[in-house]
Amino acid sequence: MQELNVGLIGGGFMGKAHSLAYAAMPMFFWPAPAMPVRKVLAEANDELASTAAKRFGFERSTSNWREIIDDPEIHVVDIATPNNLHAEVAIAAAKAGKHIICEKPLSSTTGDAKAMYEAVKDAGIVHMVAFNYRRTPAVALAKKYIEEGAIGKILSFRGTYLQDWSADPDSPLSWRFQKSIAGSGTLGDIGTHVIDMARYLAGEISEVNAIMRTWIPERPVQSGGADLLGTSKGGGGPRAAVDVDDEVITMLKFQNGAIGSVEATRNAYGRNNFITLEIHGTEGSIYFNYERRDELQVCFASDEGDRRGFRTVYTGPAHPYGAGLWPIPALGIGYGETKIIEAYDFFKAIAEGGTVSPNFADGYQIALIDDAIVESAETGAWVAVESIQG
Ligand code: NAI
Ligand code: SOE
Repeated sequence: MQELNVGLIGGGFMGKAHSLAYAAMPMFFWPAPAMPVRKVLAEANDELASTAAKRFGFERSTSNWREIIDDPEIHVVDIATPNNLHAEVAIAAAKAGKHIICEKPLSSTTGDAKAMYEAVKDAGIVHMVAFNYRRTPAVALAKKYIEEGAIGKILSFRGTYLQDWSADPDSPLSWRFQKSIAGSGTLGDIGTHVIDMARYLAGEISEVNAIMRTWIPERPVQSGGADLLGTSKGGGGPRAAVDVDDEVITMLKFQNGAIGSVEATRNAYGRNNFITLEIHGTEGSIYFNYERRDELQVCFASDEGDRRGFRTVYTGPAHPYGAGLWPIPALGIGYGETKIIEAYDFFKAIAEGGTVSPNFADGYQIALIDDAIVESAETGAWVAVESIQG
């Protein structure tokens, strides 16, 4: 079986999730398409790098990510840093002929997203952007039902992503609240996950009409370090301005005539990782809530009137990716499994010389949708989304 050496850049939250996926992927999906070898981990300094390498099972560590690019032994570059570093690393990796998995959003600016897409387009490498939630088995099952026509022609899509980890004004001004690093706030951070699933399930988005707000205009400064997602307090230190959005709500028009909406906030007390998707079609409806991610709710118009209503399908062996996961429905799919499935599809594309979605083209198209949302929030008008197809 082919071994593929991975160089991981960034040993924070996503460094952990991706490392787990590389270790576990062959345990779930056997025979594995290829064996990921955790070779080198790069962090911001030597101490962080060697600690993370030890913890996440990497053979070596470095404080200089360029060593990974220059290393002929490395086949796969995994970008799990804050958003502003994605472009520089990805473009260098593409030039060096490495396969790339890059965390979302693709980059902190649309110009960078375009440059990343152009760098990989003809490079003959596999590229993927890590919008992992579409790989929740229940979401993949929704896609299967839609493709089979089980709910007919799609009329509308409603998606939310609601969290509360930054609702406290004393939670620190980490990199996620700095435009120069993150690019945008809630929109790029979590709104993009729902936009990815809107495109996956309902089709390409053609126009948007949005409202955006920054509810907490300043926060206690955090200089450097991983984002602890509201679990640490900024204390009484100096505060600085937040220059990104806290909340976004947008209406959508799809190219196929469907309509919809996306709402995202990190200031919704009581909501944790509340991703919901509701899709209505001419023949039925589908509902998904990530906080109950083993379940897909479906209602079919063909059911007798006296028993029509939402029923619950618990995902298991009969469903997408089920053969590789757990042997009984409802044993429990977790966040880790979405990343294991993501790694499986990525390594499968490399092993088979194929492509995978979502990739840098999708990441760039989502950046263009984000631009249209920002413009609409500023002008109050419907804004047409530029398409990378031209
Ligand atoms: P984090 O703040 O937990 O970790 C980022 C790590 O990158 C830190 O440990 C930091 O020291 C390191 N880093 C910074 N500069 C570096 C450099 N020059 N070289 C090497 N390492 C460097 O951030 P987190 O949550 O892991 O986010 C990373 C990326 O993953 C972001 O793009 C974020 O949007 C994305 N993300 C995606 C998720 C998903 O569900 N797909 C979940 C969380 C984050
Ligand atoms: C914080 O909002 C965050 O970690 C996002 O960055 C991720 O993309 C999301 O999956 C979980 O929440």
